[in-house]
Amino acid sequence: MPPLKLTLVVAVALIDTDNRILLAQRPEGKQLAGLWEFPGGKVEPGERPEETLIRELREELGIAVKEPCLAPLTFASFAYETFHLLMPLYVCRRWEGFVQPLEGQALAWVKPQDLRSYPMPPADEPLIPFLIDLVGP
Ligand code: 9L3
Ligand code: MG
Repeated sequence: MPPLKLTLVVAVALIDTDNRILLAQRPEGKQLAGLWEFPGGKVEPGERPEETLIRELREELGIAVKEPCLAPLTFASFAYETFHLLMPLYVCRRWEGFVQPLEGQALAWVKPQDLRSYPMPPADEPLIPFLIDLVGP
């Protein structure tokens, strides 16, 4: 088998003042459509991962995040059929503006203990226990 190309994607757990975590549903037409994920996206050439997240959060959710408000928590490492995904997960409790579904995606604020009821991409699922450890159930 040829080696799988390593793809770097960054994701974030936005946590509100009630300790709920934001999930976004992947839109129709995209790969993994309908599954609920931690928001984020591919790191583009020349970007630092933190810059990617700040850009994605502005484009997809209309919020402004400052780099010091992004704290690394853990990462996902998952072999898809055609590439290997490496995905750092940041947590963020502080942002400016209101979260809006700017790309028509459904959004849900979810208690950590309820994250398991949302069908997720396989890469995202193993991240749940880290969030329960961090914020409690
Ligand atoms: N992905 C998985 N979980 C996530 C994110 C943000 C992304 N929480 C996967 C889905 C795609 C790839 O990473 O296979 C690139 O994401 P996108 O650019 O299609 O959103
Ligand atoms: Mg994205």
